[in-house]
Amino acid sequence: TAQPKRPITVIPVPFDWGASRRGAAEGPQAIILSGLERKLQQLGFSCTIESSRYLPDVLADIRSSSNMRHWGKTLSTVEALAHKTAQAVAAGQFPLVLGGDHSIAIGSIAGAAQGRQRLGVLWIDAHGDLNTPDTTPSGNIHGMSLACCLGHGDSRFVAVSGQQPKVEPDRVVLVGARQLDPGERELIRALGITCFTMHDIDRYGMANVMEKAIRIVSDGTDGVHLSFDIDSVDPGEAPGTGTRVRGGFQYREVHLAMEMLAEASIITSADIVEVNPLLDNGYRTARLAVELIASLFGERIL
Ligand code: EXY
Ligand code: MN
Ligand code: MN
Ligand code: MN
Repeated sequence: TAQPKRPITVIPVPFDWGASRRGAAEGPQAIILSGLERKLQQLGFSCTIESSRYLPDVLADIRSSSNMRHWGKTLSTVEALAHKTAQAVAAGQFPLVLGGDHSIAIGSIAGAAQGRQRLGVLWIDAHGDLNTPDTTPSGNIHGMSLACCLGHGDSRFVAVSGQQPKVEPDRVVLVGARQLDPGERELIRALGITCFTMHDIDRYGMANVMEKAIRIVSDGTDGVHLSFDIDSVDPGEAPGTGTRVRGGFQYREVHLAMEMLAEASIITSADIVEVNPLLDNGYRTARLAVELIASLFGERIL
């Protein structure tokens, strides 16, 4: 079946206050400079790259606490992003959000959930991002974003854009997890979230795991958001990211995952996050991000 070629709105989010280190704010520009627009056009998509002027100037906002670091800056950013993402959805476009650290998914998912009752979320990540202010070991909000979308955590973040929760646990699937904190494991069990760890991928293979994941996130949903953290990929392939964990996806494995999503044609919005050019080996990781986006939008070998 032919992909419905909705116009793509690329939304850059040069923001990294949700992480413990700087550099992910340079991710959007590195991905754009690695040829994103031309690649999407080659694949037959019309594509607009938004400026980042929709984001508020957050530098003067020093609201912060030890278990929610830089929450003031993060909250105003995700609110603005939620609005921008919802606008793109309402205009019939595909929002492709470029992070930035993973805290921004609170905004993109809030935007994607507007006007939808049953959003599915596919969270591809080495981590769970399922901490709350009570369980976080770091205070970094990028480790709490999925919990927020599920309605757990700081009420100001849970309430972004009104509707709460943004997504129900039985419509969320994690793929690629290999570093989970105790509180995250508890939340996964308590909410009954499907989590395909690296152990599952080793054991059953990426194809089987993705078939199951696709079935769950698309069953009875009215849209599916892909939240793709580049640290899901093995650091050998994707060194330019702030929280590297050994034992991640191999090169073809991760392409296969994106190709299967293209074939299934279920994804209605996406973010690609945690590309950190300051930690990269040249543009290696940003270029990988462009390749993976190409696979997601239907690039084929033959
Ligand atoms: N689980 C750890 C924390 O909450 O601090 C590490 C989180 C890293 C989050 C990365 C981006 O996915
Ligand atoms: Mn993440
Ligand atoms: Mn909704
Ligand atoms: Mn991660």
